[in-house]
Amino acid sequence: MSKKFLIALGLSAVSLLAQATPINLISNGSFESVSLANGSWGTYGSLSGWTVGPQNVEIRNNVAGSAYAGLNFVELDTSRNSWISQNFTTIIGQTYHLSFMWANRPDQVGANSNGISWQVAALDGVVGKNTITSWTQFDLDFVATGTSTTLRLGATGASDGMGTSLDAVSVTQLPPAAAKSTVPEPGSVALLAMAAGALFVARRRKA
Ligand SMILES: [Ca+2]
Ligand SMILES: [Ca+2]
Repeated sequence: MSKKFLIALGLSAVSLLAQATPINLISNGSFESVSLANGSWGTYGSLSGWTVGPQNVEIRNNVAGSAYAGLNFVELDTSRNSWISQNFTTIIGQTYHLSFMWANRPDQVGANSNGISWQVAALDGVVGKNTITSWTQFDLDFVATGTSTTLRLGATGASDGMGTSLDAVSVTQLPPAAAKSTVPEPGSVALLAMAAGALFVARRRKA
C-alpha cells in the first residue's frame, strides 16, 4: 500500500465518522414499544429500556393530546408523581446532546400541576412548568463524567394525576467539530493510529 493511499484511507475514515448519522443512545425514547389502540391509554410498571418509578408510567395514544413522534407519548404524573430513568454507555469527557419534546395537556389544571424534572450527569432542572400545550423541544449539551450515565425524568408540581407530556427522548454523541472540547473522539484517534501504524510497517518493509 502506498503512503498516499494510506493517508487518504485515514482521512476518509475520519470524514465518514464525522458525517455518520448520530445514534440515539436512548432505547425506546419514543415509547413505541407498547401497542395501544387509537384513543386509549394505560399505566405500566415496566417499560422496555427504562427503569420505572413506583408510581408507574402512563402511556397514551391520542388521549389528552397526541404524540410528537409515532403513536405513543408519556405522562409522568400517573395517579401521582412518578419518574423514569435509563442508563447508557458514555465516554468520560465526551460531550453529548440531550433532547426531548414536552407539552402540557389541553385539559390541564394549571402551571402548578405541570413540569418535568430532568437529571443527567451532574446537571438537573425543571421544564414545562407553565401552560404551553404545543410540543416544545428541550435541548442540553452535557459532558459525561462516567462510563455510564443516567438520565432521569420525573413529574414535578402538584401530584394530582395530570402533568406534562413527554416524547422523543434522545441522547447523541456530538461530532468533534460541534463539541466544545478540542480533543478528538477516541474512534478518530484509533483510526489515525491504525493508519500511522500501517504507514510505519509499509516504510519498514520498503527499507
Ligand atoms: Ca412517541
Ligand atoms: Ca400534576
